[in-house]
Amino acid sequence: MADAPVTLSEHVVSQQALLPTEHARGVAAVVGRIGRVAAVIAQELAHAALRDRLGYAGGTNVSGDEVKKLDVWGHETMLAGLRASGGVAAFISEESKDPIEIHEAGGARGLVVCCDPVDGSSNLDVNSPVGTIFSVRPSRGRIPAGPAALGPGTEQIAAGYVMYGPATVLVYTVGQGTHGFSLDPETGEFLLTLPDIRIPRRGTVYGINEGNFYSWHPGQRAFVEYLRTPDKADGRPYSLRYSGAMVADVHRTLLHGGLFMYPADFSDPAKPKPKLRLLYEVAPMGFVVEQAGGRASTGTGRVLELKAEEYHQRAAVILGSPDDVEMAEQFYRRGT
Ligand code: FDP
Repeated sequence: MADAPVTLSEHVVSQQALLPTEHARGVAAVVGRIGRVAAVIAQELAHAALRDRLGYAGGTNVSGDEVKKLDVWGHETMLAGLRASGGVAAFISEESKDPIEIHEAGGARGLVVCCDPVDGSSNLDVNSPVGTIFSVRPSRGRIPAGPAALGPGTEQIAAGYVMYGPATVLVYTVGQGTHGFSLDPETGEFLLTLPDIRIPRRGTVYGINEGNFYSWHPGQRAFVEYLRTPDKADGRPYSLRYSGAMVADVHRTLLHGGLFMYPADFSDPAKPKPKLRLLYEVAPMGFVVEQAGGRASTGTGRVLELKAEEYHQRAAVILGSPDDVEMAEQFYRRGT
């Protein structure tokens, strides 16, 4: 008889031994809780059009994005879930300017969670994939706890994402490989379907918003020109795939290899302007991809070594198959 599938809660418990002792239970509780919140978000997304939940809430968030009703609802739902987990000392969310301190869970064991509850929300109104991205760090007893999130991404002790597509998939790491689960809609349980994901060394696909081509760094432009120049023996041209939701583009890259890139806008070379947020988009995805054998770079350095000065700081990212990311860095070094 086939073995019963491993649930997310069982898997997280089995990973506890790999975590620093003081955080093992807290991380298991938080990841398990995010799985439960994700099942609720998946349900809400499926019913959103029927419940008049699509469209804008009015107003913009701290990054200047127009806020959708589901962004607000996702933030409140995630906050309530993390409070209930009992282990979260601070919550940093795309939808809140300042960290939300949760005093009852302070102390050395308290965790800081950075999260984009509904990422890729411009896809919502056209029923295309969206996601949730999360990152967990130790607070080390700091009060307030929020500033503990400003260290380099190497301080993350867990990270992952949920993709709400044809199926809902949760992928996470605690620093010992990257593992993926599919939501069983009948039971609301996430079941292990992608154990120990390994990204191919090199891919055949790249994902980037090519409409921004003329505002990129010259090395970035030359690299994309190279990827689309035919050379059969070298496996080029690469194919272009871009969904407009970071989670969906990273998930494809993780499974099939290749690249997901969101480079900075270099229209003013003295002030490059990246778009994606470091704490709850770029750093957690960097951790997940590295743990699958991939690389995550800004074009000139490792993403996980970046330290944030502000909670909603932005960073450029080129992530995916290690050989492809290495090639991108070579183009940045050459600058053409
Ligand atoms: P969105 O603005 O829809 O929330 O986080 C921002 C993000 O989506 C990412 O998920 C996505 O990869 C990127 O922005 C898409 O940006 P462009 O529309 O500029 O391509």
